[in-house]
Amino acid sequence: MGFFLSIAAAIALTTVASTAQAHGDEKHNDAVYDGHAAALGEPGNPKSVNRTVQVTMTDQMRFSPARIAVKRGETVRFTVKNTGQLKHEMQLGTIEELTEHAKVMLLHPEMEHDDPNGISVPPSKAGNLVWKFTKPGEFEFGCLVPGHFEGGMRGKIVVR
Ligand SMILES: [Cu+2]
Repeated sequence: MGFFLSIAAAIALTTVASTAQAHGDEKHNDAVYDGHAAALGEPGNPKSVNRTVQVTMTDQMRFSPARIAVKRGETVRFTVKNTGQLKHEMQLGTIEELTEHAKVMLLHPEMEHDDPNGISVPPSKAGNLVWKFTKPGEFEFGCLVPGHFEGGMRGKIVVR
């Protein structure tokens, strides 16, 4: 829990709209989602998915595709396949959020994530991440296993 709080604090520093109480284990009862990756939208409802995008993660520290185009308002299911022998993650965020988060991961490599804006996938497994993109802009996705983001394991999401 201490590690989680420290990362929440690190991210809050870079996110003007965030407050300490936006993070943590609270349920998101508010009409407006203000948790992780709120700049991109909100956790998607699996029952209202508009499109499925297949994403592959490799031990060469790459995502395929590395660029994903989304329409504003779309709910996308990312089916994320790990073809490697290492654990990998797909985390959505702004460039600033992911960069800060990656720095914290280098200090606390054992930290696990359980946030709606990302998914951790064991070797040779696949998982689903559903997100609703409500805001236009250029965002990022990245693997925050220590060293992976720095090794180039990141991609771009463009919402129009
Ligand atoms: Cu990785």
